[in-house]
Amino acid sequence: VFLFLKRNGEIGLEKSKLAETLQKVREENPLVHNMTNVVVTNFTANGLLALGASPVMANAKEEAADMAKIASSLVLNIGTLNPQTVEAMFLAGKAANAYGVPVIFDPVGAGATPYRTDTAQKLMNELKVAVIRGNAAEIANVVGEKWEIKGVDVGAGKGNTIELAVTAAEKLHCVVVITGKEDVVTDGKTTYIVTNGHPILTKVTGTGCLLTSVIGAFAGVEKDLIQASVAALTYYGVAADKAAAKIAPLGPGSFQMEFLNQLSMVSSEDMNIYASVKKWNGG
Ligand code: ATP
Ligand code: TZP
Ligand code: MG
Ligand code: MG
Repeated sequence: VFLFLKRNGEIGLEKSKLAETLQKVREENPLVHNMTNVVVTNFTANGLLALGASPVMANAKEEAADMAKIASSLVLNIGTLNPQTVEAMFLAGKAANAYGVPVIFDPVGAGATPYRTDTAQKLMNELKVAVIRGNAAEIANVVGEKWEIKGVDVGAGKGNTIELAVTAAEKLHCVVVITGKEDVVTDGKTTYIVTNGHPILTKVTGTGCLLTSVIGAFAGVEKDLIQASVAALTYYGVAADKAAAKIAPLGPGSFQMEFLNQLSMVSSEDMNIYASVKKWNGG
């Protein structure tokens, strides 16, 4: 049963809060420490700048913990993992936990190889992760369900992603975000569905990874991690919708560039007009 988000907040999250959270990111300019993959590093930094956050990439074990301590959030992404960066991720994650810095985790390709699955599970077990964000197959594999995955792309899984997200949140004790045609945000008790976004996002590499870092920026300024995640997903989807409309009938190359433009231009008014968010009430 779905209830649409109301302006009066009767279902727990006022629509105006989404725009306010975006505004807060732009005012506070959070420092987002990204330990991410080599495919998406430049796109991630540019996307965060367009949003109004401050990106920094720091992967060496000699400095990762020091950077994490002073950041507003730490984003861990295992897209092109290797033993050196994984070791540094544990050091940075522990430092972030000790200093109350939220850790956001993208288990890129979990389920594709045992190394990815094991590393994702170890990071989840040993660190206090605030939000995990992945496609349905990645999240399923992190919690030991063997959904099909094709490299880093979601497979042909036909399972119920809302149920999967709720189960994963209960098992992992954190906020779970599963993206796809519809995005699910849940802490196991409260669940929202965000339907903003456009299929052309799947034709540009790194749009999932950048989204995880955008959630990092929002979590860096807003302690309510459900509100931070829903606001980030809505903002991101609205920017994608506007970019796709603007570049049609051109393709992914033009979209990637216009998407960065729109990430810098989505306004509070756009958020209030275009946000498509529903609360899942079970059933
Ligand atoms: P994958 O590698 O499987 O594509 P990902 O990590 O890149 O996963 P996505 O699930 O593609 O992440 O999510 C990235 C963004 O794309 C999110 O904002 C999501 O809402 C959007 N998205 C993905 N698929 C669709 C779709 N079919 N229609 C609309 N938006 C989509
Ligand atoms: N290979 C390893 S990481 C990566 C690829 C193609 C980028 C994945 O980015 P996203 O955001 O999950 O599409
Ligand atoms: Mg993708
Ligand atoms: Mg991904």
